[in-house]
Amino acid sequence: RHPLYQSLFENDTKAVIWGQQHKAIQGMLDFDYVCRRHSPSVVASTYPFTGDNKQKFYCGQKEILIPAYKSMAKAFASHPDATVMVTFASMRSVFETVLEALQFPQIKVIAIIAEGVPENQTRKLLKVAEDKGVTLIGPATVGGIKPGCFKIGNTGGMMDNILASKLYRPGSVAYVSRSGGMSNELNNIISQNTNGVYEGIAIGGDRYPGSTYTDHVLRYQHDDRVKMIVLLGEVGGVEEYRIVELLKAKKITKPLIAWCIGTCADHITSEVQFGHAGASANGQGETAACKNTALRVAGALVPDSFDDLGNKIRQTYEELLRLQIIVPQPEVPPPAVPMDYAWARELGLIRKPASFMTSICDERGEELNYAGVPITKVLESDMGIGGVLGLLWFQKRLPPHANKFIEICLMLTADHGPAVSGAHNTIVCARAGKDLISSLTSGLLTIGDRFGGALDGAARQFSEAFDQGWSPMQFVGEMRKRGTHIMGIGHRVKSINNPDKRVEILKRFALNKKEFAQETPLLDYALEVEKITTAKKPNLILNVDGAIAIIFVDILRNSGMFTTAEAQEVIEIGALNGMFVLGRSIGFIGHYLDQSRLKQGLYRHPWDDISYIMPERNL
Ligand code: Q5B
Repeated sequence: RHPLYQSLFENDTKAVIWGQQHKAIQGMLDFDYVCRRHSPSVVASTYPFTGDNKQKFYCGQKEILIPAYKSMAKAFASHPDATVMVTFASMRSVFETVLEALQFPQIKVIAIIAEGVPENQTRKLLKVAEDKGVTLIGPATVGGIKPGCFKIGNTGGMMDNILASKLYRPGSVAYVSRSGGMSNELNNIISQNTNGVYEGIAIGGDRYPGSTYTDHVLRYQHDDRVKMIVLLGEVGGVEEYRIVELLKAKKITKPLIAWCIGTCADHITSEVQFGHAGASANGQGETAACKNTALRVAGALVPDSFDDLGNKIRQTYEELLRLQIIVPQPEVPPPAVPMDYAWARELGLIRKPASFMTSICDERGEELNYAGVPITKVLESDMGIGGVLGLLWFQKRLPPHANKFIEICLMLTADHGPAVSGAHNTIVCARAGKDLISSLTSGLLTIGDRFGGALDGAARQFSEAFDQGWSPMQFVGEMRKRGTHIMGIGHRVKSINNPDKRVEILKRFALNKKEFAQETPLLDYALEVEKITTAKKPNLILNVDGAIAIIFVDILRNSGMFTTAEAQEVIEIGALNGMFVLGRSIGFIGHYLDQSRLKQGLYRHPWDDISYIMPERNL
């Protein structure tokens, strides 16, 4: 048999894929599976921009690894049985890629998917391919399909299409078309009217396709398994006349159903260029109508219209059945191909309990949103960082006075000098040569009941006392009885004689009813408590932790934004310490940067500042 008439694909054909085309490769492997191929049709991929590696795919439910090679030479050397290359290289790089592939004698078929390949380049490739006896399919095509054997890339569409058109097992009808989209239509028409597709090739829409209608029709003529041929030509070009000549010369003897699409072009007065580069009639002979007539005269079975194509195919098929040229085979149902999880989910076919839930932020859509508010709205509404905190911490659009209060808190807690426990630790850590995050977290980890982390405790203790109806005096007495410090009361350096300006500011802000538009019963209560504690010791003032916590509880309870249960929940889940943590992070970062800028060396605490108390007796 002439090499050009040899079958391009069998059920053991192996291919190397050029490009990172995970979906297309998986589609080919799914096709293999549904066809019950014994081994995968894709043996490797190659892509010069990544290193050698192995990529994971599925063969049915089984996971398999397919090697990917940086160099094409290594791919072919490692897989000497690969005879096909499917290249997804772009129009810019496809020329070099195909030229390189043509140097490997094992290659018999190259499918070129790229659109827009310069015609001069295609013609050069054609010349080399012809010299080497390689069949090119494309450019500008999805490729082709041979049921039961091989599928080029994305040909045939999704699995439901492949199943509906019974492309998992061979029929008796081989077709050739230009268009990939129309080949899907042909798969459907042929499966509806016959025992199915034997092979279908879309040669691509360019003026100079790598292989032609004639190449494929002649191949089909010489393949005994093909019983009838369908040619879907189109307006533009003269290639169909070669078929006419072959029909006349009796070189095509199998029933050939032919139709050239684009007959409507004759009814349009201006010049028509359809989607394909080659789909434009230069002269009367290139019109679809002219070519249909010539094909009919030469003996092709030409329907009256495209709508009639299915009938023509059916009539021809029934005649071949009657003549027992086609003997229908029993249908064997294909194996079920597992659906990709992501696709099944998109189709709404499955549900899966999520591993975790979130209710404050959604970044999946066009625009990031905080608790349902798009960030452009966040900015437009001028809610500031206080408003953002309200959305992300509490899923609430807090009123302006609450937003402002939060911002004031963050500003006031931003830093309180290098001597406080947290800043000290950050500084020591920075001076030990640690990075920003380590130094920051070393400071943050110092925050606790005694330092900066008394907000939650204060909120709980004061609100519990208030709700119990205890007088301030009863509260102080009860805490003493329990032997616990009142959280939010007391300071190491601040006192009634040296008031904490920050607390003064907070109190003034919350007690100014013009600005702070709500009641503050817990603050009023706390100020009464403070009178009692400071009477005992001047440093037992309502401190910065206490003031923030108490006013925050007033917001939770009296701003009208939270139900009683929600307000209680915020206190119980320990949200309020977050205010100090957030604010003071600003200062800790500042201290880290400061130490780094000042190039401070390792800190070592001086001996004379440590009292060494050793056990008196020898152990
Ligand atoms: N006594 C803050 O204590 C401090 C009492 C109390 C009843 C109290 C202490 C305390 C609760 C926790 C709290 C946040 C440890 C503080 C902050 C941020 C900071 C820090 C900065 C910044 C200070 C002496 C006598 C004893 C105690 C009694 C003390 N506190 N009674 N309730 N709360 N407060 N922390 O001065 O009879 O002599 O035995 O734990 O709210 O961290 O700037 O430094 O921005 O960075 O060491 O502002 O108050 O007093 O423990 O020696 O006690 O007062 O029972 O009585 P001191 P102590 P007695 S703000």
